[in-house]
Amino acid sequence: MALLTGGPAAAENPIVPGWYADPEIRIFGDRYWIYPTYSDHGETPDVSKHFSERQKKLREQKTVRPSYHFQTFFNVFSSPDLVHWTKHSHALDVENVAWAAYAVWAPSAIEKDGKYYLFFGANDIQSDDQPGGIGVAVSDRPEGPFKDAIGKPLIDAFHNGAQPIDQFVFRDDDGQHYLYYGGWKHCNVVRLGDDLTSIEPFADGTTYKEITPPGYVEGSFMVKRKGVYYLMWSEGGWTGPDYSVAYAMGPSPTGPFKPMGKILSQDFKIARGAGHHSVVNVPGTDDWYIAYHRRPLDEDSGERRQLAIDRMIFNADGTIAPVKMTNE
Ligand code: FUB
Repeated sequence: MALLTGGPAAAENPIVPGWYADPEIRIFGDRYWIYPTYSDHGETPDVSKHFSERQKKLREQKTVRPSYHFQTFFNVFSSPDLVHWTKHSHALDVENVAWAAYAVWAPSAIEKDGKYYLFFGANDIQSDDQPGGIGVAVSDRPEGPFKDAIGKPLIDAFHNGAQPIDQFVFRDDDGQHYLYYGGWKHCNVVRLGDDLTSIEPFADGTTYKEITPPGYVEGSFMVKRKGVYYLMWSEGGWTGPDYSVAYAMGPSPTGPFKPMGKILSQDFKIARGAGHHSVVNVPGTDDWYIAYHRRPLDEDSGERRQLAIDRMIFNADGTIAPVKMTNE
């Protein structure tokens, strides 16, 4: 791989301009990729002209929180070195998800057999005429454009207590894929079918397993290192300064997980509201980086969030050291 191994020596935080959040960092081919939520505060003229008549009607019917007017499409970023990022615009627009009307956010991407699958949250509010939940879209390229793969949510709000948001797709060493997800302080995990567009039961017959750790709010993430499964998540209020990241360690993708405490919190000299993260391992090394969002100290709007990357260090005993937030 042509990836640089020295880390983002010349990188600056925020890593890209604009209001982005919930970054998922991946490696596809010889590049790093970041899939974030985009909060478009008026930069895109007349977003609404692209909506179908059905979507327009649905949007008129509901009073929604302001972010729903702004999180209408995804931009994706790629980099050869974690320093220089190229923007790929409009990877997926909510106008192309027929069942959704308001917003798409917190994407999670994975490659299988040359196809790229993008799991995304859409809508949030749910009613008979307006489904919300976790969708899945597919593309031949990591930057999209992605197309809705099944024409309906893969997971909606009616399964085992978890709000259908903040999904993370994880491939274990045996090739099995799992989807971790959940808001409303409730975390579930499901097994994905081979096609990555369906769900299949676990060996014990259950489909939606609850694995909520203490303090969990949202932003579930899974990574495996040296045979240990690290379940990670966000705590605190997502619009508040106390948003943070905590983790637990376990022997399998479904636990049991031992809570290990927080590793990322606000820094009163740098930024607030640091959370909804993901981590990446530089290939061929034991160097790890955490991608997360945070709010500038002088910014009170919850949706005005920026992307940052910092070093994440595993201690010799496998625990994770507190992350030092930086501007570099
Ligand atoms: O970006 C929208 C929401 O904010 C996500 O679902 C949460 O994780 C929080 O980051």
